[in-house]
Amino acid sequence: MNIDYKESIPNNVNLEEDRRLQRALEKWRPMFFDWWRDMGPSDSADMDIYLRTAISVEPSGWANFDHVRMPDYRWGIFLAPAEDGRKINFGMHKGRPAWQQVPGEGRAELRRLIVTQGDTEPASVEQQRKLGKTAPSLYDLRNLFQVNVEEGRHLWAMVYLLHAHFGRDGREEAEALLERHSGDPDKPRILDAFNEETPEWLSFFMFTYFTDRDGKYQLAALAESGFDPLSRTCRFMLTEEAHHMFVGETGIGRVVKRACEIMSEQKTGEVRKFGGIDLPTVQKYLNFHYSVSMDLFGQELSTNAANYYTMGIKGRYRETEIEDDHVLIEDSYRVPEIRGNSIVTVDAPALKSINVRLRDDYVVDCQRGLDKWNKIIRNAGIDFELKLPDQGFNRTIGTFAGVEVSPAGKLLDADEWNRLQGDWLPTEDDKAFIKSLMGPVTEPGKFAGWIAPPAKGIYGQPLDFEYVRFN
Ligand code: BYC
Ligand code: FE
Ligand code: FE
Repeated sequence: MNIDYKESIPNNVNLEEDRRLQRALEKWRPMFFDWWRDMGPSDSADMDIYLRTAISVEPSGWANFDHVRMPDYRWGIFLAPAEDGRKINFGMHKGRPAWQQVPGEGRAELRRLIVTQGDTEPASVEQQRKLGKTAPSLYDLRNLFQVNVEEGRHLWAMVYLLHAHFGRDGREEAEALLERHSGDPDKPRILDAFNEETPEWLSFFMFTYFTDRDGKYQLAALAESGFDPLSRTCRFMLTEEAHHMFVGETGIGRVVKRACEIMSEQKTGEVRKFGGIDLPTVQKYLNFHYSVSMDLFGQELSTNAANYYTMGIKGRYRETEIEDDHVLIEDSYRVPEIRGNSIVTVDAPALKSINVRLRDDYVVDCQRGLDKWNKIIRNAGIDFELKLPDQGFNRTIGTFAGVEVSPAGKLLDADEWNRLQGDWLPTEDDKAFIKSLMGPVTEPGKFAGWIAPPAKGIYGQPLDFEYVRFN
């Protein structure tokens, strides 16, 4: 097979001259295309979509906009530029030069982290594959596909690391990333949240707000890695992640805005009667996606996390900006614990609490969006406030796995939980209602009735631009 590497796989990893990497990719790339055809966005092959393609890491090159067909999308391999003299900034190797090759000790752990990260990327594409059929506008359809191709590129990013740095077992793991599938009872995706369905657009917006934000925090922690290729890969991925979270934040904001418009115009709280999504339902979906995403941070006390940190392969959020010794052997951190009938906060060894610390940073970031949505509600003169549920609500990993906790943080017995959970999590009726609202809107500049138009178009284009052309 003859591939013009520079042209078909934009990259800054010198693929043109790397025969070993070429050979690995020659085998994997057709498998990726088969997977994209079978498991990627359904019935999208004939559409021309106004997409951003990264063709270099320069500011002028990484945001290139044009109409393309998704099968012709050029998935590239990009690392953020190398930093001269970069060091390992934490753990037992602190102060030594960052590794350019996989360190012998830590190889298994690094591979596991890269595989876990890589597994989520195609999983999300699988979860979202049917959404194109019910997009509320061409603008939204385009955003969905933009997210999908970039998650596809994130898979390429992890596969690049496996191919370039892990030899034979890396190549096997790269193939396995295309063999596990979201929700597959025999070969599921690794992390639970990636086996959930994303059956309609409210869930999609919640997913990109809450679950892609876990991606942001995990990638940021991996960007601190002493293994420099991983760090540089994650730093470039983070530039793309911002758009995914933007889609979620503005998507939910527009749903909230539409609900407020209906309430003001119709002078009623019965938003559903007028084809909108009522705020209590938004709260239920928020509760679900937030709690499922909280599980993605792992257990509160984790030996894995302590080892990753001590080995110098996964750090904390903005590690180098934190003022401590970056070894943490002496330090403690506040973690939640269940004592009798209440949830208390106790001191625990900082090393073992790395997952909680990252999660705490995540929670603060999550709240920012709620503040914006609540401002929309307040400005409409409506008395309602969206709230993040308690950290213990609806959890299946860690301290809260075996107990039931209300959104307000009260421990409940099984009866209370069974009686009340329908008030807090989407019921079958809620799900059926949301699904009933979904139907494609394909006329340029038109939007479904349950969502307000966005404030502006993409890359300076007007709202009635033909973001997607059907052929
Ligand atoms: N589901 O010691 P613990 C993204 C397992 S999202 C199932 O606390 P650790 C994206 C765990 O594996 C970001 N199993 O675990 C978003 C362990 O198994 P073993 C994805 C779970 O390692 C949207 C055991 O329980 N990236 O990019 O400290 C669209 C004990 O747990 C779960 C990463 O996650 C779970 N939720 O923490 C597209 C970064 N949680 O050892 C993309 C890489 C824990 O008993 N991954 N377990 O067999 C990691 O850093 C870690 O694996 C985790 C878990 C933070 C996920
Ligand atoms: Fe991603
Ligand atoms: Fe993402």
